[in-house]
Amino acid sequence: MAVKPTDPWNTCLNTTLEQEDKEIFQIVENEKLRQWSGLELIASENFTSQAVIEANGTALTNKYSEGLPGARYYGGNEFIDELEQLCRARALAAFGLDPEQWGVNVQPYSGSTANFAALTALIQPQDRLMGLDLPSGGHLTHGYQTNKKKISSSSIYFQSMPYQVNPETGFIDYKRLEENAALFRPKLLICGASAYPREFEYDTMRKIADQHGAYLMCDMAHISGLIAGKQAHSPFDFCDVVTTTTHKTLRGPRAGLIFFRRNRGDDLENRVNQAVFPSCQGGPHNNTIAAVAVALKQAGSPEFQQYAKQVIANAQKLAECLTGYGYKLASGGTDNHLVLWDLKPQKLTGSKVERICDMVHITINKNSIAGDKSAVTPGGVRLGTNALTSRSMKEDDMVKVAEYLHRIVSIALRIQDKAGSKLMKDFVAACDGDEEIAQLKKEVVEFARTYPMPGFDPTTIKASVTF
Ligand code: DSN
Repeated sequence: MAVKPTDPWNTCLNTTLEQEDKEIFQIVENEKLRQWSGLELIASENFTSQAVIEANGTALTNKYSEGLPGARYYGGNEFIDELEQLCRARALAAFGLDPEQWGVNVQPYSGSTANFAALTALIQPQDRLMGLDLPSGGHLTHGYQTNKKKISSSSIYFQSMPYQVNPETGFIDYKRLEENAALFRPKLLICGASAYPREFEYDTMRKIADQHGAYLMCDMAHISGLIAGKQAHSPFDFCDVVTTTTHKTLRGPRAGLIFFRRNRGDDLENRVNQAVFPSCQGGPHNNTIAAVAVALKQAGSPEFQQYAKQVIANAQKLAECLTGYGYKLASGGTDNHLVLWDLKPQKLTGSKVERICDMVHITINKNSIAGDKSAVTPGGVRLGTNALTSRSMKEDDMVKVAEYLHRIVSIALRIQDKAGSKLMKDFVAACDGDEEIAQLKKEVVEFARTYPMPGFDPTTIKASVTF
């Protein structure tokens, strides 16, 4: 029998969360109820597995391990070394990479830190980079700045010139990118996006990068699960460095990875490893690395390929149904897990549709559509099918989801009329006590609860709220 602590300052060390901190316990339980009772359509979220959650909550969180396997600044790292090596091997295997050609750093805390470390490794301060503009679906960390302000560290510390989608077609304008690159002469070209429903032309981007002796980096965060699942083109054939988060379509915990080409004489391996630590981060979060390793093992399975295929089939069905209702989608459809829905023809903002969705337990996010004037009141919403597919939903369920979304638009239009102004505060006030919203919420909650819940058993939730 293990010895129990008796010192009053230590008796809190072996009690459960429920016994120790009722407030935090309650928040966790309420959040679990929210997740189970709603339709999660945020394209960057997912429901990770019980095994991943378990690994994330382990005693590995106690250990400092600055450095790399076999070369640490702290003692006691024999098991952490084993963990990090295993995680690296699984990361390479999940993406079918030859360890002679590719290496990976599994220590980034998340996607934005992974990207900044990658930029630190690849280029010098004030060097020039080109990434997809945020209003075109790019990510903040790909050099985002506005007319008035350098927003991201990637534009503060580097010179950034974006490329964009053609607002008419919704597809990336590669011709214009090539022309602008010829003038700007970037040292780094970034592919990858947060809200782009189409495949990137990696070969075209490689060609443009080569015209300027530039590095080509892909941030595959959104689609890494689809790539591991062999349902999307692989950027590894064309890129020098590939970054990703691990919690979107890849369905792991919240973390980041940086893959780099090895043995090419430019020492990318050391440059990336040094950039992560000590340049940008301190000690790795070993509990998270364990959870990433579990997720990568799952992502390397044949079943995960079926998951990735179903994610895309669901997104395409959702796109087809929304188009069937007469709605406009950026680029007219999707090749991946996300649908970018342009609400400007309905004269609604993404914010208003997002707000009604929240009220009925459908979670989405407002999103800019190319050509929007304001990022604060964007003209569309982004929908992703990765989380619903983890809840075992299929194409028939997407028909139902599209019907709910269609009802939400008609509610939003009615409320906007009733509000008598375009202001959000009037819109929200006009939603108060709306019976149609209450009815739809009831239906959505009932519908959502008929599907399995990954990661935890919903019958054991001890929530203090009801929906
Ligand atoms: N915030 C993520 C997304 O929603 O795409 C990217 O970091």
